[in-house]
Amino acid sequence: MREAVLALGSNLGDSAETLRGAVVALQTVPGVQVRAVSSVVETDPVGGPEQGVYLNAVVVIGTDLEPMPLLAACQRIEQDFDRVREVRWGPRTLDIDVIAIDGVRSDDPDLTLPHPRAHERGFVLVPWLDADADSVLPGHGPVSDLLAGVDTSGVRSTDIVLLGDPS
Ligand code: A4P
Ligand code: MG
Repeated sequence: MREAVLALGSNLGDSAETLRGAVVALQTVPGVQVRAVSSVVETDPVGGPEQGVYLNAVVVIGTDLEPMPLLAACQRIEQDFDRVREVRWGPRTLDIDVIAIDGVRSDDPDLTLPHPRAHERGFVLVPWLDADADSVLPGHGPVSDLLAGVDTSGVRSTDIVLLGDPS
């Protein structure tokens, strides 16, 4: 199994419920094992049109899916939550980005790995560090180091819990 890192975002509808549902959906994907779920952060929108704040979270998985089938599984879950793609970087009920897959590099525009903008995004790095304190973004370095150079003023913690008592 390879480790992979997924970034979840939502700023339309009941975002906490949507993120919760997305984690449950990921747990049911054959070949995917959810290993860690970050706490949820509320984040000011980056780029795109004027839009509401996001809830963002990061999920670390183990997977024996190949990269494209993993992306397809994420996109299916997005569709299950009625994701409408209208404006690039615009508001969405659910966005699942593949941030990195252990040992995989790709320039394919359909699946660029590691995610080309992850290293500069507080809304990815803050929850990622929370899910995995030792995380490293391939080609960029330890997430804790990257965070030192990123503006995280638009990233706020919440007490939203995505998973029930794991025991
Ligand atoms: N694609 C290529 N590489 C990947 C990858 N590593 N993971 C392709 C996922 N998809 C990847 O994505 C567009 C295309 O990217 C897909 O066809 C896929 O094959 P999309 O999800 O349809 O559209 P998008 O998300 O609007 O575009 P994009 O470029 O992925 O945007 P980003 O970079 O994901 O930014 N602000 C806050 N605070 N929180 C957010 O979560 N998200 C965005 C979206 C902007 N601002 C935000 C947030
Ligand atoms: Mg996306």
